Amino acid sequence: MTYVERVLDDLKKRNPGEKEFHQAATEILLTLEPVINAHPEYEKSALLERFTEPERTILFRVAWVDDNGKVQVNKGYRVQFNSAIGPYKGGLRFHPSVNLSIIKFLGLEQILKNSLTGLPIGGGKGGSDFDPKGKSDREIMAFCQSFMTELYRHIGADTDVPAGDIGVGAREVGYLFGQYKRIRDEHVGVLTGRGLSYGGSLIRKEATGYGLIYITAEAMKARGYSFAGKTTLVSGSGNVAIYACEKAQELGAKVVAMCDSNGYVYDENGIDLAVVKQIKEVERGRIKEYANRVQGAKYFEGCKGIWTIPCDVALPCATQNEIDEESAKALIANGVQYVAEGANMPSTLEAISAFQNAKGVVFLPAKAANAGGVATSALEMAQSSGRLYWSSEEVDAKLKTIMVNIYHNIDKAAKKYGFDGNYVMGANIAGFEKVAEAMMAHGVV
Ligand code: NDP
Ligand code: 2IT
Repeated sequence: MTYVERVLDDLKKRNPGEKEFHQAATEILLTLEPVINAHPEYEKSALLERFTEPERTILFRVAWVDDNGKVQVNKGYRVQFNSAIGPYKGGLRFHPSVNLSIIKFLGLEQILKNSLTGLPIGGGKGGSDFDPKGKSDREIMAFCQSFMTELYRHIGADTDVPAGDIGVGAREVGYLFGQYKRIRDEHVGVLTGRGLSYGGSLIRKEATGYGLIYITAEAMKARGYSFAGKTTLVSGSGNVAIYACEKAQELGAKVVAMCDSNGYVYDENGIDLAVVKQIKEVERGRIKEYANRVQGAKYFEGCKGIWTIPCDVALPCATQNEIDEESAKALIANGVQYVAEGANMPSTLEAISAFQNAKGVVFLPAKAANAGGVATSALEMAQSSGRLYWSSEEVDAKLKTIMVNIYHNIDKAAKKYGFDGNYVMGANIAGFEKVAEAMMAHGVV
């Protein structure tokens, strides 16, 4: 057994049942062999054991009162995974499926993603099994206030800076920030994704989706292609999906399908994004509505069918493991050329292998492809510290530069170890090298 295999084996034994965490760790660790071989000192320093063990895991009770006057109890989580290169940074997810395994997989991914941005941010993630769907505005506020009444003591602008993720958008960040400010009496950059009137950054809302398109466009450019005329699938219809669709359309792509957790819409004329925004951002409704409002559009129950639609570009932007081996094979059989992950870990390990073994498919993994969101969060932190605002043009230009650099860095890292075009290896290695160097410099901590 190699050092890497032994660490992975121990990790599975010491964290039983955490299947998403095992999956993310497997994907990452097995690609790090070449770096580990080049640095025999890492084993003696137990670097991988430390890298895969969160620095701190905070679990707490969140009690709140619903509109019927009944007390509800949810679980709260914040995993402060790694602060070697900067304060813990990463989103909060509110979704009934949330458990420790999911928060740990997201946190582990976040360490390398944040490193890839080139900015000084460590990795963390948090959230709750609270389900925001169908809750009144007052219930959302009551939950957020209770959540922050515990979380505030663990975070800070130079310690740990949460942001949004699934189920946490501008409204939730607003309530969380309001409660933090009330308790601590500090108006600082302790959360990102804030509203523009109280410290938020222009382009943060669009950043993950736009960044996904910028990096994919760069991969296309390197091969002499562009988004123009490319038939594109975007799964999800939340924050990442909407702005990925917007930028892809701006670059000339024809986006023909989007979905939510109930089903997908197919619109062969190209998705009318204004209708999606009205349904999702304004009415908080279901994607099914789209087919009632747009002539020629069809609605299908269930999400999986979206991957059977023939396309050139597939952009999974909903959730983990939404593309399994069967869906990957359907995409490949229908001629997909680019798969870029907007969501975190949307492809299963088997799906990733299928994409990598298929000739002519470019696969851009999440930690590189969706890094634009957290990168712009770091730009928001910089603006907060400097007590100033940059224009949208300035932020957008910085975001684009960051995404273009990530593409070339992962491409270079893959080539350096003889795995040309393998961006899973490239992203893991390029992200890990910097974190490893910082951890070694800090000694045994
Ligand atoms: P949102 O809550 O805004 O949207 C999530 C979308 O995905 C919704 O359309 C939702 O449908 C769908 N979805 C969620 N869970 C499931 C599920 N179990 N099955 C099928 N569909 C599902 O979240 P975001 O757009 O912010 O996040 C989407 C993905 O992008 C996540 O993986 C997140 O971790 C990742 N990400 C987000 C970043 C950000 O800045 N927000 C940055 C980088 C990555 P429904 O409404 O029916 O639940
Ligand atoms: O997965 C992610 O990178 C995010 N949800 C964004 C995190 C952030 O701190 O902006």
